[in-house]
Amino acid sequence: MPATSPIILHHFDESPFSEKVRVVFGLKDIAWTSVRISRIMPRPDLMPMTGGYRRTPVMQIGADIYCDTQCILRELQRRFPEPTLFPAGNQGIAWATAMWTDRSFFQNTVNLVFGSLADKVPQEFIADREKLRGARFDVAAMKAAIPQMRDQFRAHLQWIETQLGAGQKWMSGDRAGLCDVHAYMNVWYVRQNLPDADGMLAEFGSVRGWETRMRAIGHGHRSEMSTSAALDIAAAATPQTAIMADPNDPNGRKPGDRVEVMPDDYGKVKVAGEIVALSPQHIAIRRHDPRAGEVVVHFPRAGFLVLPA
Ligand SMILES: N[C@@H](CCC(=O)N[C@@H](CS)C(=O)NCC(=O)O)C(=O)O
Repeated sequence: MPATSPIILHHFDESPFSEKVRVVFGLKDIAWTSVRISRIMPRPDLMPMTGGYRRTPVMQIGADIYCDTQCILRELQRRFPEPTLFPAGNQGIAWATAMWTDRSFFQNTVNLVFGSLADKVPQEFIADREKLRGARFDVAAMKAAIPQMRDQFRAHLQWIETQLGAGQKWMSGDRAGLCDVHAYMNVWYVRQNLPDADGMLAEFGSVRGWETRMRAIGHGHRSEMSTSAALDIAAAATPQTAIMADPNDPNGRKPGDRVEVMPDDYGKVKVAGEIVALSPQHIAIRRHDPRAGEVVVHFPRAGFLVLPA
């Protein structure tokens, strides 16, 4: 595929994880193509590309498909190194921050949002998210837990406030970086959904200023494409991922092995394929689909299971 393959983000506007990627498009001033997918399954034009991975967002560049924001942001940093996501260094801790913001902080935020929306959450959305979680999506229980969720949300916010300190503009130092992007997702999500977000943020003056600066970063240069046009692009393209072995792979896995990959927390759909590339933070597998043709699907390692097929 020529180097001109567009950077396509399969997302929906309300998705907080997608907001992370959109903000990175803003930080790096990237021109990208938005493919708006449905908030609930089915997603008939996307599944042929991901092989069943059903979380949002997914990035597509030609016939290379990147799942999970860890993997998407790593690839964006690789392709667009400047301006960097690490203005003050601290790369390890910046990547690891996702394990805080995407898991405990996000679970707390999501319970707060859906507990507050409670009766307004449509039944088909609840049914979809129960399938995603493999557990009940109990909005009444979330509503009952709001006082606890507010306490915990406040604790997370206070960490951001502390990190910003007196007069520091960004969590990463004097320029915005990956830590800011990760943490902002949760504040953005609450702001989008809760009328009393102002009250929740009132005591955190530095967070409020930071939130305003984060919003001003924008989303880069966005244009729209249909789901079917994106699938046509994958079908016409050839994956560009080079074969890469990992001599230190703890399980002796190597390119050519057949495996199944899935998240370890929710949306546990196994995606089967043949390993193309491996590293401590990344696994890429080749698959063939009648509609998408040959694709290479990329996943992170932290938070994912790799099983022999
Ligand atoms: N660890 C994933 C989490 C993504 C995630 O949970 N996204 C939500 C939407 S914001 C989701 O997938 N919801 C179910 C769906 O869209 O089908 C990531 O970083 O991309």
